[in-house]
Amino acid sequence: MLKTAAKTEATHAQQELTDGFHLIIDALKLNGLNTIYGVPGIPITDFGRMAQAEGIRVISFRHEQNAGNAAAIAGFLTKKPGVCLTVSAPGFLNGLTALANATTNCFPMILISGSSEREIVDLQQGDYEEMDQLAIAKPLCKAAFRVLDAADIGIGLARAIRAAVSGRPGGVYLDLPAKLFSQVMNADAGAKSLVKVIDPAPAQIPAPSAVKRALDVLKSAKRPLIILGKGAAYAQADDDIRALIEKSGIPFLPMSMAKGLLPDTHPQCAGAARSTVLKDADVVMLIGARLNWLLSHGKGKTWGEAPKKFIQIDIEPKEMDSNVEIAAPVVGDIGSCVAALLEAMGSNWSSPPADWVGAVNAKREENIAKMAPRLMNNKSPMDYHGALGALKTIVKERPDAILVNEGANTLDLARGVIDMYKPRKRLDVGTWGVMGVGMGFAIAAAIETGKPVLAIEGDSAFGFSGMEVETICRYNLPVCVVLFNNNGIYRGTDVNPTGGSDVATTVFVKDSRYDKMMEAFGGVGVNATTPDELKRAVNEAMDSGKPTLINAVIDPASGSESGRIGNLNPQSVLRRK
Ligand SMILES: Cc1ncc(C[n+]2csc(CCOP(=O)(O)OP(=O)(O)O)c2C)c(N)n1
Ligand SMILES: [Mg+2]
Repeated sequence: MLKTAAKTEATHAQQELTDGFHLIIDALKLNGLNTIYGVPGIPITDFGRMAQAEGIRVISFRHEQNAGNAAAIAGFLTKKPGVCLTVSAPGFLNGLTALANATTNCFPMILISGSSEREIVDLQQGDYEEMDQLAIAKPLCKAAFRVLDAADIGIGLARAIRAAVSGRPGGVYLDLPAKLFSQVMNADAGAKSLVKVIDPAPAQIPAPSAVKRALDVLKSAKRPLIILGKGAAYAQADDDIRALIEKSGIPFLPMSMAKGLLPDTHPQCAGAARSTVLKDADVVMLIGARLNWLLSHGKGKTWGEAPKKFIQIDIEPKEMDSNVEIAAPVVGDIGSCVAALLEAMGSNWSSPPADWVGAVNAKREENIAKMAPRLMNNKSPMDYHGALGALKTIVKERPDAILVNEGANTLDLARGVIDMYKPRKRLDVGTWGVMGVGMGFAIAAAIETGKPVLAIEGDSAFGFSGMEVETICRYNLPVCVVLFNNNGIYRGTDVNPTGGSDVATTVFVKDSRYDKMMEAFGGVGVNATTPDELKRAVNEAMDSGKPTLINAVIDPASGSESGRIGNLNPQSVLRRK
């Protein structure tokens, strides 16, 4: 009798209590954050288990950087912050690269890291994985918060969500000390402490005067150009952006991750006439694109002699005049700005001068015709163009597939050759040109969209996240990795100038069989030496949805130093020829 009573009392008490573990899970779920990308360990192992038990999808990786990149691209694809979960100090640091990269690329993401005991960390007494994580994260992300009381978990997560997605999106760090997880509080009070974030990324409407100014500048143009950046892709204002461009009749140039917002085969797409339009345009309207190094800072040789006027549409006021004078800044979220522009253009907007449109089209056709025969070559070993010609056809036939792309030549040439047809289907190295995003992006793209993923990877690029092929097999994801194996970084032909036994710094083991890595975990591995073999293998992988890695054998001599950005390498005047 006594025993039963005690038991009832215990059950009763349990029902009335909650703890940090459960409050974090409840707060995530309340805000629709239903997927976590991470690596388990002290102090978050049980948290991961409980989150899975409560219906959150918890995807475990082999390295936090890849989990972080997965969370970042999930944020880009969904406009909800992607969540990455790591252990303290080393795990946190491994995730931090991805958080910084997310911030640079304006991807909304929350890095949640467990951390060691504050009392010990702050006195630097040498705790297990001791590190002042909050202080380290702060300069590398958009915002950083720490929660010390279970009662603050709700508000802490709410702040993190808002900071990640409102205004210009970015990475947020959320520090959760080990003690917080097991902190107990009254269940009712706990439930009341949770916060459902209302309208996390409120519309920011541009001033009507700014919209008018922009259109006045645009109307004055003789040779107008629109540049679409990944901010435009992120906005998910696809129909309005398309309508704006078509109504304006202005040639447009998509930045890498904006490809497909309108198809690259659209009659107004100037992608194949990039150098001409940048050089000759007189008015350039930037939509969610920054004038950073990727656009040569809006000045210099790339932009030609003729004076330019820039119209810039961006949510971040500080972006204006960052590199050159902006004649017409339009500050607001891309969706609201584009809608306002469209409305103010009215119904009788006149097309740009026919000689300009004609000149751009002629250049585009000329360049496409020049490229065509190179893409049809059937050499073995393949060169980049032969292999990419095969993949270009596959993407055309499968416009819903998501393309992940990294490397140097593998990146630059694939970006130029492979046309995209739908928004947010091309995911790549972004603003930093960072290697290592490949498998994290591929995994999250498959999980978030349920669509097949084609990852085109340089052999070096792949190495940064290659172990995640096990993760791909473990979750049986429809990811097909095509690895451009040219035996090294840029080229596989360098030699050690000393004649010593070490190989050159840019060279890998020759004729490696990366396809065996996928086979090791139960996936499909294929060694492809011709464009035809490559095409067959990719089609099979995309049809079956089985994890596949195709080792595409590329002529080691066919790449160039740093792909298309060799000019950024500093030169030594003392270097002996
Ligand atoms: C994190 C990081 N480390 C190093 C680099 C420098 N880097 C740029 S491209 C590249 C690899 C290029 O080789 P690969 O991926 O094989 O492409 P390829 O040109 O051979 O096709 C490296 C190491 C980088 N961009 N990011
Ligand atoms: Mg290579």
